[in-house]
Amino acid sequence: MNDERGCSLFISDLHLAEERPAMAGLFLRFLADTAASATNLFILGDLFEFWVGDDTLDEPLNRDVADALSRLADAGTSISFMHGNRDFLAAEGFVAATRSRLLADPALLSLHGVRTLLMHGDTLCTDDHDYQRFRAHVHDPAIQRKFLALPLAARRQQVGQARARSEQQKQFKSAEIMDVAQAAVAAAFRSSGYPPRLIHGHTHRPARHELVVDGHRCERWVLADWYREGEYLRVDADGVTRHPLR
Ligand code: LP5
Ligand code: MN
Repeated sequence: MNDERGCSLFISDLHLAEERPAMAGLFLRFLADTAASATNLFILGDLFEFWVGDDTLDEPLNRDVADALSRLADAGTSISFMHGNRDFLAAEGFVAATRSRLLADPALLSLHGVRTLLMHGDTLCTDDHDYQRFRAHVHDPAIQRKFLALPLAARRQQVGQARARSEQQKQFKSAEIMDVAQAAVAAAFRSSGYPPRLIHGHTHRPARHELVVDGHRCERWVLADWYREGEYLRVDADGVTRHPLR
């Protein structure tokens, strides 16, 4: 990865699914037309609507996406993939097929001369206690092993149930509860040694926030989801710019 020169592109929350072929098409065009000239592509979680195991890599959409990403890597763009709350089961098989590298959440990198903290964003939503309980449960390695040992149809059925429960419960949660908690944001900057820049997704509230944490000036960039249209963030030595995609 070339950290200082060139440019890095950031995307998250594409929620790619067979039922939304237009967004998959937009993503494949973005890889071929835009990402091909970038030094680095960072996918900060929820590339897929959900991921129930690497044994689904041969399904048509997954295959198209993996092939396009590995072509991009072959052509020289470094691809980094971070798990979201929907696709955290993407494992070694996915990483090998896409020729990407898996980024831990959080990840602290020096990018184009700026220390930059990268996260999916869900761990910042600490006021959403029900979600954080659910997250701890499904990140338990023993629970994941049990889930992955189930037949594919049973895994899909369980995810369908979890999705339905999640949609139902979100109706009763306030917008504030489903957003990041300011104390969690400050703690993330603090524990990483106050990098001046944080980039994350998850909340589907694209924005640039300026804040001061313990006397340090910081900025927090929130990526957009890809529901109505797509968007990427471009970072180079001159700064950060937002780019919508239609
Ligand atoms: O995803 P989004 O943005 O709509 O909502 C999230 C939170 N919801 C979730 C749940 C996922 O959408 C469900 C699909 C996960 C697929 C994973 C695949 C593999 C599973 C592997 C298991 C080992 O993340 C939502 C937040 C919202 O973001 C904003 O931050 O509020 O949180 C919830 O709504 C969670 C509920 O509060 C609790 C859900 C209980 C579901 C219990 C079902 C248990 C079955 C477990 C097996 C899958
Ligand atoms: Mn998410």
